[in-house]
Amino acid sequence: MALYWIYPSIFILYAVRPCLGLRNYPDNEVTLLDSVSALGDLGWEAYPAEGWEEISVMDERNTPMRTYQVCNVMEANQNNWLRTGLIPRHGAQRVYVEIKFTLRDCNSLPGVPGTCKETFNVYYHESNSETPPPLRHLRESQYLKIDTIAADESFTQTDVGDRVMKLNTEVRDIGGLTKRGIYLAFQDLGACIALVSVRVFYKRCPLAVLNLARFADTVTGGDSALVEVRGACLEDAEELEPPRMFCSADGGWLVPIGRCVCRPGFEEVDGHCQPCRSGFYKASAMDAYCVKCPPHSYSHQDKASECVCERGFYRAETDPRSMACTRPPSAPGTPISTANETAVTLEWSPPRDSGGRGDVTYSVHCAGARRKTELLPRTTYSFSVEALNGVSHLSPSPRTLATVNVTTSQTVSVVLKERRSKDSITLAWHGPDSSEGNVLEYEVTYYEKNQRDQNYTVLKTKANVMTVDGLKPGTTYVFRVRARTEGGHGNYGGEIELETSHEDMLAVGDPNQSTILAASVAGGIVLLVLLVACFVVSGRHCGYIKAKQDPEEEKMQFQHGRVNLPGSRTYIHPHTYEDPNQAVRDFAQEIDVSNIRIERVIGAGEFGEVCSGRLRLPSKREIHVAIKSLKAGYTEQQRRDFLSEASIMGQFDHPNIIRLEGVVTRCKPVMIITEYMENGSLDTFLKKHDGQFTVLQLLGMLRGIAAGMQYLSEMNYVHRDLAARNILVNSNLVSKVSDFGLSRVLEDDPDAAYTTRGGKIPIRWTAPEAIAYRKFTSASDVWSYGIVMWEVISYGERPYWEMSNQDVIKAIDEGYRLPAPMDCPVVMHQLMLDCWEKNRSERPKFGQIVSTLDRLIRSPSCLKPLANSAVWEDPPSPEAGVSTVEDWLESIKMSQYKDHFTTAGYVTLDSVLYVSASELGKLGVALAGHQKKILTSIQSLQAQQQGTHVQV
Ligand code: ACK
Repeated sequence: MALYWIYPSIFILYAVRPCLGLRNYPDNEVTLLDSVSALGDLGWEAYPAEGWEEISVMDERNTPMRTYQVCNVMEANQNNWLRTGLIPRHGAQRVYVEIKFTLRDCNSLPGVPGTCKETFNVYYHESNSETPPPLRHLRESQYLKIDTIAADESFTQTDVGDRVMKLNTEVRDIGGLTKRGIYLAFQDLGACIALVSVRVFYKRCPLAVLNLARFADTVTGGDSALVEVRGACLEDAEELEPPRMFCSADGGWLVPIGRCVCRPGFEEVDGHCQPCRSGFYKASAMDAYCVKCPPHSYSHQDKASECVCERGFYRAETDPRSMACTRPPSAPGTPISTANETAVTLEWSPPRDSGGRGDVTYSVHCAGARRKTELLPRTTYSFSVEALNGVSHLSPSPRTLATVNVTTSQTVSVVLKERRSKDSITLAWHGPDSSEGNVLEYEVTYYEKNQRDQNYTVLKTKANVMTVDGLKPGTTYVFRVRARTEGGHGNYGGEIELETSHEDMLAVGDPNQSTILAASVAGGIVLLVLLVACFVVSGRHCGYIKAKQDPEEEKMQFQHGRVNLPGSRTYIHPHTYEDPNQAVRDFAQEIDVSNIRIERVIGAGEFGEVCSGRLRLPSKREIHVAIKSLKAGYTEQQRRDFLSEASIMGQFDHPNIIRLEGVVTRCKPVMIITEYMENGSLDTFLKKHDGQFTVLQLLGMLRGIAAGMQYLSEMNYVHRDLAARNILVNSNLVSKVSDFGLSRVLEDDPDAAYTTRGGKIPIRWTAPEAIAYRKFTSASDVWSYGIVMWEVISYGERPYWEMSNQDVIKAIDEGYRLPAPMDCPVVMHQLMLDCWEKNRSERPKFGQIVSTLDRLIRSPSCLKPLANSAVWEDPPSPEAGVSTVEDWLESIKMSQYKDHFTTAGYVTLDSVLYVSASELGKLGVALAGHQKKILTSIQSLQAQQQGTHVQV
């Protein structure tokens, strides 16, 4: 019979009451069961009857509280079970069980036998049913053990007397739940326990509002995976970029991406969108704040996305909403005219009021013109000039015009005939139309061609024929004729060039011939006259016209979408070609398949096999090549993607970029031929030769990669997948950047993971801005370069080891950076850290990286100080105080080898103290980097044993 529990029950609970306090739980925990706040009978089942007993006590607020106790310490063979009712899990895949209990110290109970226990067991059983089989039929195998619970603090009777209570709190979690709920069961094997409270809860990320988006209450994932949650824009906000966040397993929100912005007419105030006040407006969601209405406009109501123009003022369709409302201009000044017989020039002053705009144009209307392009002589025309601007068409008010009447002067239409001799030329012409008035005389002007400035002669006659004498033989003269009437002089009828003959001849030839010649000359002059008659006002024809200035155009030379600036070579993206095959033809040489000899398969690429072989081009020596082929059954898209690598690679020419030899496209399989790199990809190469190179050799490889990347960045090419696996190494240890295909970003990269936005990105190598919003630049390539440095110095170690991608994202966001690998010079780690600057503009450029590495190679003494920290946070001697092999391996982050050690019989810490490198290899620690780490730690353990301390 329970001898001891009566007094503990009273004292335990009395003493414990204040400790329970008001039950306020963190808001990321959702309680599924809380024995303290349960009203009425808990309904838990206990078996056998003399085991667990329910005790009701009053808590500090005098509400009854249910507790269970058992204290059969005097009797052996106890097996007392207590089982809860079904606790529904409400969709949670992982639940937590928090148990508060007190436990009597066996030693404090006088006369208890050795069977007294100081632990109890907790089990669970998943079920869809609310009616479990009776507890007396319980079989242990149906229940899964959560843990054996021991007290951190047990108490003695004295404690109780002194009211110093030792309330223990233990929390355990159960994952991977799928059924409706769980039953918890507590098994007592002979201890003196009081279960003060049992709480079951799951974790959630509570409703959060960030970047104007609401993220719903989210149940955390079952394992450690993050749950991606799409946010919904708050009221009056709209998506700028889809808002997303990740709910972590411990109920915290991580990595916000995207955001909402307040829609037009609203502005952000204290994390919410508020309407613009009257008199203010916000035209675009992209604007941050509401601003005052521009001049001559108003908004009488809230939420204005634009302001309304005052009466008489307007806004043109293309006017920005921030521009003042404007009105049509006033009339221009009255025009002043200058006219000859076929042309009128009008001048006017600008309107006094431009309407508040700078885009005033003029419209000129000419009434009375017979044809649009021609004015008649001696005719009166009425011209009206109107000033217009960008809002004139919106105004209903009548337009204000400035008008003027102009009469053209008379014209002279001249037809010339000629007769020539050695020293004279005879001209004849038709006078103007008699309707234009009587001709008083004609004026003939001539001069020797090319001598105009020196001398010209004016002759007058009433007749319409004249012989000009005294001319030089074989000389060309220029003649013009005009008529004078009562109205004054008309215009010259145009110029005619005639040459005197070289010798005397009877020049009056066949009269018909003479007429033909004259007619053709006359034709030329009429044409000239007509050309003059084309009426021009400000260079425009008559009618309604608008004079406007052509905008200055900046012209650049584009080639397939790329600007080619003189002196710089720019990479041309194959997508800018309408025909991708043309890109291949432009950048890759077609190789006749008969020139290729395939030797062996060396690997598998995304599109097919990679082989090594020989290429012999006519009149060249045979070279060793790598041959990538496109496997049969490809689609046209796959063929294009495959060949895109050749169109890209073919544009590069640099010793640290893999060289394209050519392509085979005319027969199948389609192939890409590149130079052969004897040592294959850098990551495998380094793993194979772990620890075998000097720092200078590693630096040399890194320098090559940086030089190749400098070249690519100068060509404006962004690689996006720079990683040691995409660097190839030749027999001279020259490293070259490879992998340029379009689809490879990053379908064929096993390290690429899908991001929240659907793209595939090699998270561990990629800069945060490229992961978050795909900002891929040469600066993000620099970040990746920093990771490559780390891979090289650590001989192919996986960046961030076994951390999950999401943990990497989180850690980087929180400012963590990879520590220096083993034996890494401080300067190299510093260069890595520079490449991993959060702000991409603060990262070094590839050119600077090359210079830095050159400097280090020239002064190797700078490489002497080693960073020498092999663990994440660089704690001193991580193995200090460990007592088991398991803890030790965990302390140096090598717990993946736990089973290797156990299987090989290393079960105590003492036994590992003398393990050698070769034994490590035998027991399965293959990576030399890991061997080194473990051996160094063993040295540290030995030092601890001897009382000295060695820092790892
Ligand atoms: O690590 P690896 O030996 O180097 O295995 C991969 C495999 O083909 C699939 O990509 C190797 N490889 C690719 N291009 C070349 C090349 N130009 N020279 C030598 N090996 C190459 C790569």
